[in-house]
Amino acid sequence: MRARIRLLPVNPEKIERTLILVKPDGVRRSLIGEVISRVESKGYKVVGLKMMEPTREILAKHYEEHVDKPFYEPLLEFMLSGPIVAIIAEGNRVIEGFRKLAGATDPTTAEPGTIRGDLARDQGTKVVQNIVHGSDSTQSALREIEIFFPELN
Ligand code: IDP
Ligand code: MG
Repeated sequence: MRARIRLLPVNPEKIERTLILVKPDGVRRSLIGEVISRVESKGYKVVGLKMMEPTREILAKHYEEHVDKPFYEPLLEFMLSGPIVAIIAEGNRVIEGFRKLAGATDPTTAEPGTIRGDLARDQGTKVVQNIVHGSDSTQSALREIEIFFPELN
């Protein structure tokens, strides 16, 4: 009798997705490729990508947690100041991983080696211009991907 070979299940990657935005400052400064390159070089897969000009409604939904902050209005104005690129990146722990690649919110203190630490600085504006957005939790990622890629539903 022939032995039946049972393959051990390969440890499947836990698929996780995050929403990345290249903000208007990143697009103006021709850093779209640089951002994507860092995401891909790290090993994450780009599975969704589009350039767009989001409406105020979309941005208000996206940034609803900041509605009471003093930088909220400048933030919306800034995000409306030019096209952005919305990206869905995929991979095990990509949410946490991209936040690491992006670096701290404040580009002055963001570590060199990070996107914000290498490519942005404080411009003295009311809102910090820091090249990228990245979802900060599984729940935010699901919510934000739905906001920027409603066609995936
Ligand atoms: P994050 O983008 O690192 O997650 P959040 O606290 O979610 O940071 O803030 C959203 C965006 O609002 C930031 O990326 C930055 O552009 C801007 N922002 C956050 N905190 C400040 C602030 O204290 N002053 C000015 N702008 C800010
Ligand atoms: Mg945030």
